[in-house]
Amino acid sequence: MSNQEKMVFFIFMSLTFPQLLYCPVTRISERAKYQKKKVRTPYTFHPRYGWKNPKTPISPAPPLTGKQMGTIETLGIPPLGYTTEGNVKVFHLVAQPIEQWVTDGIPVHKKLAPAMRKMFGMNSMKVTKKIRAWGYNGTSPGPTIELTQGDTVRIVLKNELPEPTTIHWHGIELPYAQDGAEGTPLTNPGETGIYEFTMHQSGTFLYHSGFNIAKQDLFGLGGMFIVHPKKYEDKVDKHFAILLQEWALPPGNMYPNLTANTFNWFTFNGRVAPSIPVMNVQQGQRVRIHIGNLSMNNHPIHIHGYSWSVVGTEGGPIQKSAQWKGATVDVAPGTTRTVEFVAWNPGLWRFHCHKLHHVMNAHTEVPLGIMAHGGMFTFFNVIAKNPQAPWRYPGTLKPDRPNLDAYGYKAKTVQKKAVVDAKK
Ligand SMILES: [Cu+2]
Repeated sequence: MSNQEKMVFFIFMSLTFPQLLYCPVTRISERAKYQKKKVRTPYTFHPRYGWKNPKTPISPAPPLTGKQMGTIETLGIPPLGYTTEGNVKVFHLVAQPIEQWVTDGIPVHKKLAPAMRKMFGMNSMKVTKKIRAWGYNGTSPGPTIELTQGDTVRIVLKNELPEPTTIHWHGIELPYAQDGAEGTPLTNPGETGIYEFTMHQSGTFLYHSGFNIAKQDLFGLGGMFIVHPKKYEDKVDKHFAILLQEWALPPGNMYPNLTANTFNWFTFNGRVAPSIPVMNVQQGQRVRIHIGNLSMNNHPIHIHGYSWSVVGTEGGPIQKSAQWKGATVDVAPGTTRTVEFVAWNPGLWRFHCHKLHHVMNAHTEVPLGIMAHGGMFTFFNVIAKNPQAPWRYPGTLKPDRPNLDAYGYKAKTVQKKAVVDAKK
């Protein structure tokens, strides 16, 4: 091939396949040119898609100026008050990036610490986890919205997230435009959206993001929405609310894996044992526990020492003849279950999910051996009216075991002391 032929071949090839001219040297010089001009290369991470836009200031939780703070204890989550405008109850929710301790390894009730340490072993006390997630008013789940049947509610949603969001009102019968599903108005970053509707139903409902849900719901944007009936059939003394969530948290990582379909941290109201508050009640009180599931798995929630009646679902109350008894209630994704019973049996009773790896912390990080007990696990603590009175099932004429005290012990013991100590 002569030099002239070589030149013709080169020109032909350059015109036909110009990409052949790209060599590492040209690419480096081009990149240098871009950098000089401060042009963003396509591979640069854009904060718009991250956890937080550094330019967006994050508000503190709205002040709890409401006239009514509700009667429901959402374990570990502060209650939210409302203001009134005419006959409308107005609640404020701020969707925002949050940092949250799932557990700091320290039992939430100091007085129960010795008993819990004994119960959990030392392993769980060494496991700690702080996450970066999305929540409402500084927590995930957000605060429980508490209403009474017949109320008109307005929810003012401020968006401090780096992307648009909505809130879907789960289980609630309302006008289509207020549903908050994709297709209804979005609230863009920095904007404020308003939802307003009248509750003709009563029951245990949920709220969660209705936009980009696989990401936003797994990132923590959810909460409970509980509407009391105008009148309860039997007066309820204590209400507790628990939202079930799951997180895929790779070791050493604060951000949940948002594409996961297996999970290793299982939370009640965004916390695992030993950081989940205990439910404290007095013997004889009628109790309702409202459980909602925004995770991707069923959770069979189980109590020791009691059987309860399932009195409601996300469809509202169940009529008495159709209620069913159990000591375990399976709460499927997207459902709620309300259980009711009288706390007649004194003791520090376990209350937990019955899937065994859901009562473990950092499940995938733990080698076989003595594993870190934790996860969806807390206590239902029933304080005896009279700790010296003999143990008996209510309705029996004589004490069932006259030689035992209310807790079933023959003499004072360490465990019994722990039970009494749990009284705040
Ligand atoms: Cu579970």
